[in-house]
Amino acid sequence: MTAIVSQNVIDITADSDNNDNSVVTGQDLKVVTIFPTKNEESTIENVINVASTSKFNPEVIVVDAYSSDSTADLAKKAGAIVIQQPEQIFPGKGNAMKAGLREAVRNRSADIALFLDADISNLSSKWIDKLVEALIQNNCDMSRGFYQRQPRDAAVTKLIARPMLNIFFPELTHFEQPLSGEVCARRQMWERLLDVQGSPDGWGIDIWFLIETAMLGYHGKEVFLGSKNHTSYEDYKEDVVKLSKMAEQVEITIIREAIKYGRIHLQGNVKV
Ligand SMILES: Nc1nc2c(ncn2[C@@H]2O[C@H](COP(=O)(O)OP(=O)(O)O)[C@@H](O)[C@H]2O)c(=O)[nH]1
Ligand SMILES: [Mg+2]
Repeated sequence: MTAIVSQNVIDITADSDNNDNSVVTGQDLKVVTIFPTKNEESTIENVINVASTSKFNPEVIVVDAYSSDSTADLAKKAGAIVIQQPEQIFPGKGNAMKAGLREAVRNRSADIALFLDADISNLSSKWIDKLVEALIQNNCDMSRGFYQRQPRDAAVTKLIARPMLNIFFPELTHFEQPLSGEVCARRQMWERLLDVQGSPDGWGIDIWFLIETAMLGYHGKEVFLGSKNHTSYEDYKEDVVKLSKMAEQVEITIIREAIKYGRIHLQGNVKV
């Protein structure tokens, strides 16, 4: 894929599978992988085991949403550090991710922290290797996974996130997967984002991280990870209405960010 350099905020090069890893080091860095989870008992053991075999030897943290199934027990047995998200807010992915970051970068002094979705059925440890290598090798501030998706997968990305970015943040429309759950950055960048007020607690968090990162002047890069199979797709592929809460939260996050950064000017007493 060709490199596209946007105005002055972020540039992105979609990577191929053919990285030359010969110059990659970083074995001395402390890497922490964070899985937000809500009822993921069918996949949690496998994703933890797979993540643990990354060449960066990551610690694994699971931030659970008070799952009603055996996710937390299975995660502990598989060797992960398990914490519960602080607020009983659902959807609470943002709440969980921020708690995972505080644990990883503040309590455990991670040099690099990355997120992976826990419902991935074809996760490979290479995903972690590639995301971490992108930071080290290409000297970017944030690496983000993108994938080949099924035609009906990623509906909110295709119909909400990308079109709305095109309208309000056109410098970010070259991101293939602006809602990617596979995101990796160094401690300093995560600390900076944790300090920004007004971050969403629900599904808006992924697009919020993307927009804030760019607006703060950080340098992001998408890394191709192959195909992504995940169990949540099985839930919504026959009934896309199940994604309406996610769609609404992504929309409101982009609108609030557009107001914050002067891309929308409100008149009168419009409350958003
Ligand atoms: N802790 C926590 N994790 C969540 C919550 N909602 C979703 N997740 C996890 O976030 C990841 C992505 O969610 P998923 O439903 O697969 O999203 P999709 O792939 O965009 O449909 C999965 O690991 C979920 O278990 C939540 O409210 N709290
Ligand atoms: Mg999923």
